[in-house]
Amino acid sequence: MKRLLISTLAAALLGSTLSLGYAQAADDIRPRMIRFGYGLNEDSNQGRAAKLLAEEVAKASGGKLKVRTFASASLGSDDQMQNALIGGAQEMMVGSTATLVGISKEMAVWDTPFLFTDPRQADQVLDGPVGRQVMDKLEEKGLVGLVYWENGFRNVTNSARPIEKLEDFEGIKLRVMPNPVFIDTFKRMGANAVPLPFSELFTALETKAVDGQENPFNTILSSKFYEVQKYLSVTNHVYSPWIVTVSKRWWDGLSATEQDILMKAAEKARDAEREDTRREASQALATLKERGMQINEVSVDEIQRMREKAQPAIQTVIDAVGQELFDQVQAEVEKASQ
Ligand code: TK8
Repeated sequence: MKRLLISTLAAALLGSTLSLGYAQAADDIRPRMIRFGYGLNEDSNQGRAAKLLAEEVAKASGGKLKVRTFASASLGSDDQMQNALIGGAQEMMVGSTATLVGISKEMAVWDTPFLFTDPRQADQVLDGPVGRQVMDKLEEKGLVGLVYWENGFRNVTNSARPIEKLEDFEGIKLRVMPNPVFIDTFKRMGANAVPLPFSELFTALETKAVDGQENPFNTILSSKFYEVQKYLSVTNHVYSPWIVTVSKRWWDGLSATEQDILMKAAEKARDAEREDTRREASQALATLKERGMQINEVSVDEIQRMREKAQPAIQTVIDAVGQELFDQVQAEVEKASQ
């Protein structure tokens, strides 16, 4: 009896030793350290959501999966982090879809100027089948897309003059994301578009290497652009999603349970982040005014003129993503507008 027990125990021990380093059981959770990088500071909608994601993962994994967050591009710009994920040197990140187009051209479909007019429309399309389809394209490139978060509707700030009409863009050195559609759109509207990574933006504004930039109200506030920019012009020229991505090389080595924990946490953080972002955005204008910015709403007629000027940039999107995907997204936007 005793001998039997001992040999059973020994077999069990041997079994568990042997299983180390071999394929992990589907429901297994191993102690892991996960580096999660992002570009904005901790005190931003992006930072708050990253923190929430980390807490959710710790809770759901009994502390075994530890997400360590790295704010303010301390692991690198969006582009640098994407490449670190592909190479397996970093596990996770969140950044703009617009900075991914060099890796996965279909992402450019979200850069279509004036694509969405309402955040709910964006949620429906991004979280629906076509949003997933665009995300799944990343896998060929060594990335896995989990969910879209909200960056938001983008608006223009600068230090030269309020943008009240199309002609006011003339000669403005405007930083844009390193992305062909953004460069094209703003060139067509008359600005001198200068692509720069976000991590270099504050200094570029401060030293007047550029006159202006465009980002959602939330970012203008959290990145303190009001300290170096006088004018904020409400253009809402494009809705910008953020996307949570992971290294595919790393993801493929996780158990189903571990993947599920990360996915659920990313979704939970998404829902909270969208609410947080919309709440913050609705109060941001008043705050930015208090901080000294001069704010103007661009008239409907002038927005229409800007829209017409930017229209040919849509061809740049179609060239990148193909007519079929472009039409599919248009159809989904149409559906979401009803
Ligand atoms: C943060 C960026 C940022 C984006 C930009 O890393 O670059 O202007 O709006 O959110 O992805």
